[in-house]
Amino acid sequence: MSQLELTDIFTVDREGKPTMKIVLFGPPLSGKTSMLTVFNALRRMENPELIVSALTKIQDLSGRTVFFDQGVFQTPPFRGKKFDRLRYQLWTTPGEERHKVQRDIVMKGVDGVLLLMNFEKTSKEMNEATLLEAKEKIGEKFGKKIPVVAYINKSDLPAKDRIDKREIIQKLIDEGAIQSDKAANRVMTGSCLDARNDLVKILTSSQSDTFFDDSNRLRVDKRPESVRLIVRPIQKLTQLVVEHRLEYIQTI
Ligand SMILES: Nc1nc2c(ncn2[C@@H]2O[C@H](COP(=O)(O)OP(=O)(O)O)[C@@H](O)[C@H]2O)c(=O)[nH]1
Ligand SMILES: [Mg+2]
Repeated sequence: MSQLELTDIFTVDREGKPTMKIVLFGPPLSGKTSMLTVFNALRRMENPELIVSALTKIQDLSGRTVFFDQGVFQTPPFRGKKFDRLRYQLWTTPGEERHKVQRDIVMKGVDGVLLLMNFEKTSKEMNEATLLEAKEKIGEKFGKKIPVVAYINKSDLPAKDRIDKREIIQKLIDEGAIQSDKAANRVMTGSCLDARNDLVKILTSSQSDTFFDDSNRLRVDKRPESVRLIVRPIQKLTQLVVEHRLEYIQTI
């Protein structure tokens, strides 16, 4: 493996940098834009050099995503600098039915799918339709060569308004998105709303100094738990994509 470069394993972007494409796929109003916004804001506060290109959003006047949001990030330099830094593109899709063609475009060349489910009872059918659509678009690689991580958003809602988590997990297993023995590691929950509010609290706190180091970076040990829950599925998925690529390399 000593001769192997990341550019042998990953697609390269226009600047020749190894990159992977992650798509946040979920029904309308599940929180895709919110997740990307929180992730981007956290990076800006903690480690701005990990942002390759800022968030682009195209929204209509009511704030709904018309086309897609996209942000490009990169890993910190690898120890020993043997490898290039790995870039990962995070794309979100417009969830509405009428944007089906745009979702096709976004799914081209996808390396990993983050299924963004909505805990809201009113979203039950839409969650299921989204799952089926993702499966149909990716085909037999779904949950296999193209790894899937599921994140169920809006855990802040009262239990009476939430779908039973076990029910969502069972659907994910039935449709082959997640293998049952891996569900504990690949289905996560959280609240983009809580995460956003916790970041705002830090920024507006009268003791905000205690959160930042001398270079005005948010200290990683001060990262709120709600925000950790947002970062986790993205981290897990990028890690799975890397693992899958390495496995693939070993078979050729
Ligand atoms: N209660 C609650 N609302 C949320 C959460 N995340 C997003 N929202 C709200 O849900 C709506 C849709 O969010 P958005 O990110 O635009 O969803 P998208 O259509 O999937 O991009 C907005 O009103 C958000 O403020 C959450 O974790 N909890
Ligand atoms: Mg959106």
